[in-house]
Amino acid sequence: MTLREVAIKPFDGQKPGTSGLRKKVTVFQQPGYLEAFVQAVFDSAPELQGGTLVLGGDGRFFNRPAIQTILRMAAANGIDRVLVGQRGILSTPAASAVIRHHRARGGLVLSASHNPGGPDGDFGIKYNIANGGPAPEAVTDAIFQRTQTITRYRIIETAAEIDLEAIGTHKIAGMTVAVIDPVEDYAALLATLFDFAAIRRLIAGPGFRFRFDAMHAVTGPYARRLLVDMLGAPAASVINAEPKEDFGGGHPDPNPAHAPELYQEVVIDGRLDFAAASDGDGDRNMILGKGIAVTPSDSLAVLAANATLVPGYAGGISGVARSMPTSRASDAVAIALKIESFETPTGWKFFGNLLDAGRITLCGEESYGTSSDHVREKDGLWAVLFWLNLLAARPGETVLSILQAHWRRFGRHYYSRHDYEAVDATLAAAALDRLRAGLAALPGHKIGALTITAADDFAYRDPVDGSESKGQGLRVICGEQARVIARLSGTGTEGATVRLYFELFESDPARQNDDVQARLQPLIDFAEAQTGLRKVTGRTAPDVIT
Ligand code: VG1
Ligand code: CO
Repeated sequence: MTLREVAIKPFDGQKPGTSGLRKKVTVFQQPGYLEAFVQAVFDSAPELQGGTLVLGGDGRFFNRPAIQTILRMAAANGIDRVLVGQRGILSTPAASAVIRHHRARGGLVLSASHNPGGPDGDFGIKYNIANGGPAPEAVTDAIFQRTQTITRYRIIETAAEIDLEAIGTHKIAGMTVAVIDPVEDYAALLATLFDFAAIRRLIAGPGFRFRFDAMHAVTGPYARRLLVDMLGAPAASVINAEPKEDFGGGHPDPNPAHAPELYQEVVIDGRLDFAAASDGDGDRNMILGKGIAVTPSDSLAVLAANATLVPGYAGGISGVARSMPTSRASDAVAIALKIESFETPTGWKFFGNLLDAGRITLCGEESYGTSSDHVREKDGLWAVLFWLNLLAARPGETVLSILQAHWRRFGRHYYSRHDYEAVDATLAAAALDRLRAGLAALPGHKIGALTITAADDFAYRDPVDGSESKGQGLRVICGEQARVIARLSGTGTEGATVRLYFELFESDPARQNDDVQARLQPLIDFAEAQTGLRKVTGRTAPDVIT
């Protein structure tokens, strides 16, 4: 085994986005591309030397060769030990749990999350720090800087691949490679939070039918262990449980638009009482019940309002945070509970400091992400277990009745996100520029019966370390009544994705069960009038409505 320094030239565009570096697989397959980014991480994170690194991914195409390369690079960069998930598998929340449990100094999670996989799909890599969470902006900026000046990477030359199939320990040069059970630590952690006995009774009881769709992504093994082995659910209740390199050709993005069959069966036909799904890397969750698809914004609010029913949060929660485009439903709960609430930029990395400081216990995003201080990532199966625990603790109630009771108490925030995908990047930027240019003049103007009270480009000052993040999305606010938000995605790999977010508050229980899109229509029309997005792109409708 010899250490080699391989000369390389910097690659353009290795800038981590909302959640790590995401590119087409074919981009990652260029000689030296993965290596350049990984070396930039190692160069920017000297704390890894002599310490433990956690490594794993969502099992998508290119996961295994990437892991073999990273292991040999880690050994050449002075890392003492790598904990790698068996078969290269670690869900994002499990990686976070493993980092924390084993006091690793950091982790590399190989995933492009909800983006499609396969040879023509996407690959991704993100660096997590010692708290188990995504590297904050200061760190990702440093990594990007480093990618622009990098001249070499270090790797141990060895012909032998590490056997990832079996749990066991290996050596590369002086470094230990421990192939670990990817589920064990994570499942043990969740078992400390929820009332497993009560959930087991709920699942075993007559008349409770549920299903979990792992979408051929990473959560299959996790859902089997937790739901089937530990909670006694029938094996058939976990579907698409085999992780596949191309996710079975599907789009592992759990929302009603990408899981139409499950939606039809549960929400429309009412053939199941509860259904859930997760995304490529297991950090998202979709919750469905008879007659209702729970919006993630509402889900966060419901979990916050009911947290004391769950053993892990029985003592109450310290605070709650949501990303800026997430509806203000959780703010209403925070006011009632007299706890702090925070509004952060999009992306889980902005919750880390608040969680570490104990300022918040729960946090979430409108993009099907919810979690707590048990890890430093969003956590799909955690949210599913939380909902199951809630149903067990509120006998006789359904997902729908829980939501309706919540709205009666706190009011309903009608909410929807419209995505325009693979838009020409120049046109997308121009549409947002048009809205941005008009922001200052908007306050005082009307949107139907609503009056605009404020409009800005969202900037955030981290309350813990004072770091500033500007340009985080355009907001048009009508007091507590409504908001329209526009921003560009930081995870797409084709052209630009424009996301428009609409929120309307309704306190009158008699008007809380209307058609969502119809209620939001004036806000939708306003966004088009201000951006001209459809007009200039020639699109007639969003690609995805959630
Ligand atoms: C999207 C979501 C954001 C989420 C991010 C990563 O980012 O909007 O809320 O944190 O994906 O999720 P963007 O920049 O495309 O809007 V995951 O599950 O793909 O890691
Ligand atoms: Co994800």
